Amino acid sequence: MNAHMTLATEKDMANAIRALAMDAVQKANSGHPGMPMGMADVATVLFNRFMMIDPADAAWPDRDRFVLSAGHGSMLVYAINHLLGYDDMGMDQLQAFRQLGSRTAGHPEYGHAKGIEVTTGPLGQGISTAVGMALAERMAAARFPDLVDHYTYVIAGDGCLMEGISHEAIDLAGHLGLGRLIVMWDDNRITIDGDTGLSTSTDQVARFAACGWHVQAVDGHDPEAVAAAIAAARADARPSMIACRTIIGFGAPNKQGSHDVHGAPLGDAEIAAAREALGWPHAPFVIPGEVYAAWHAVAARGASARTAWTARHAGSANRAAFDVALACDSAPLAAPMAAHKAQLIADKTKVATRKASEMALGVVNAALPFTAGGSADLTGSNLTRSKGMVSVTRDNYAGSYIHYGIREHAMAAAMNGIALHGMFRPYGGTFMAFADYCRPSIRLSALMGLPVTYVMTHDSIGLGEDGPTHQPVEHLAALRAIPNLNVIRPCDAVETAEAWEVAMAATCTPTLLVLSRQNLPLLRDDAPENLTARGAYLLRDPGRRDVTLIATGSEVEIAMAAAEALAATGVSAAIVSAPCFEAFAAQPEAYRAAVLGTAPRVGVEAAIQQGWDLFLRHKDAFVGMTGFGASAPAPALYTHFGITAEAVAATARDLIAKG
Ligand SMILES: Cc1ncc(C[n+]2csc(CCOP(=O)(O)OP(=O)(O)O)c2C)c(N)n1
Ligand SMILES: [Mg+2]
Repeated sequence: MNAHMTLATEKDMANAIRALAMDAVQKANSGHPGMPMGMADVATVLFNRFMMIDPADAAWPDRDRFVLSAGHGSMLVYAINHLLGYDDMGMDQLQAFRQLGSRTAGHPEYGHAKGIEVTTGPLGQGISTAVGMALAERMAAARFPDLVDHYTYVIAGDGCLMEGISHEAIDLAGHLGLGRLIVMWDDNRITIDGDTGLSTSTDQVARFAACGWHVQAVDGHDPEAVAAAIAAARADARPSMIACRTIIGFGAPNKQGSHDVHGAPLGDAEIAAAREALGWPHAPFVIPGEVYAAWHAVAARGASARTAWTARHAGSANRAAFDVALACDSAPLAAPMAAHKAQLIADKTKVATRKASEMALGVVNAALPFTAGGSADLTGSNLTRSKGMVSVTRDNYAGSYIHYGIREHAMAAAMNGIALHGMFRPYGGTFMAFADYCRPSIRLSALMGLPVTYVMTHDSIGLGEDGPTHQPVEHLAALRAIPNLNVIRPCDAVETAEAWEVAMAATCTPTLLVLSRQNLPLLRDDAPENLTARGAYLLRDPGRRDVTLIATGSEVEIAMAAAEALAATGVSAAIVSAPCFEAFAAQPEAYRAAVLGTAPRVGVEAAIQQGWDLFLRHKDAFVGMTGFGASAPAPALYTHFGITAEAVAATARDLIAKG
């Protein structure tokens, strides 16, 4: 920076955001200028006076986190990151807004550019993910008080606050007393359809207050008021919500304040009028040096904070433990897990896979110091809590077990936030039938490539008496349909242990464990390599085969019994256990061909057939579910729905007879 250069005012800093937003949206002929223009003043005050980030070290662990929950306003964060000087956010990127291959995706995408802490766009996800980030910050600070001390700032719109997930999230944040979480609500009273009065009458300030938040309301175009509110929010021990009354599209003289500026280019005439009204004479994509200088000063302040932190880290007695937590390396799991599997095989352990998961988790949680467990109020059913795990509470963030309450969606989003924050590997449980309550956040785990582990128990009609409301039927197919999600349905305790190894070794793929309520026999008699990581493998290889039976989870036992029945009549059946379709699909063709063979195939799974085309050809057969389950003891249901060894054997004989 030129030492003699005067810094631009905050008004100019904010107008730079406005200009870049309207020009980039105009050039792309697509995007949302209203929100960045309306919140430019608030965002400028936040960054100029408070945010501690270093664009030269975007992953600095103790940086403040910024979450643009109103992701449609993506140009706000792209403009800011450009102005701050992130080296991957040159003007070329802003000019390529929303174009193929640019970092400036339609909505902010984690991993596409530095300084984007989370993928947002599905409204409500950002604020809820931020709760996980703020929780992880407190948990990390409890362990490393000299090295962790930062804030999570969120900009959320009317839409984020209307989405149901926001309620789960603010309720949880208030309960856990996440004082480092500060939400700035863009209170512009406009959504796409028009006035918020069309669809809501909620007093949001009262709602947040009722959840235990510190609340304030300010004029979002008054920088001093905004700054005072942020300062007060930081000082308060509760999470804070600042209602920032703003005018959407601020500066566009004929369109501001109207839903017309929400999501459409302003047009050349209105942009020219806005330049006039804002006193911004510069050409499109031209930013004066003194405006850059002012923004670069923000980066410089962050850089010196980071330098000071680096020195603290170098001298900290906690340094080694901190680095271990930051690395989240699963290598220490290998030896104890090998011993655990050997013991299971020696004991012929017959347990439900949810119980096997609890046993595996005992090993995981003992070996890896960075797990953060939890359940959505089903701890005793999901079996997610290992002995000795201490609950995380507002008075003790040093715990490692989170009671998410009956808030599956916020649990999933918070787990994304915990994973994004770093230093913890989150896992959390619920009944598999309620995976749908988590689904939008599971999808974001997969899209962002976060190593989150979902523990979904009670995985089929095998749960029995609770009936069809609780019996997953279509869920496996629906979850397998999500790209980059490893859905693992282990058949016994050894596969369950392997599944946990896969989950903990993952770095950019979430894992969803599908676990039985009912007991299952141990089917594996050795564990030479992690066969679950192969996705599917020959559990019983008769050499010559007349038929191949392919099954997952609790139905592998049924396939085994069918194979025995077939053997008694001279029919030779191979058994393929297929715990993870995604992993199998990624195996080399030769491996897949060897596992599947050329004989007729029967798929067996107590779920719908959709997705089984990975294994089954047109002429092959499937034994499973075609509709909802029913209330009855599990054995009666398996008989009722025809998912039995006899049915599988009969189906196999039919196929062989057809040739
Ligand atoms: C879950 C979800 N539903 C719908 C949308 C589509 N959408 C994008 S922005 C928006 C309106 C949001 O209103 P608000 O948050 O007030 O934003 P503003 O118009 O003030 O910028 C909608 C419905 C979405 N992105 N996510
Ligand atoms: Mg709005």
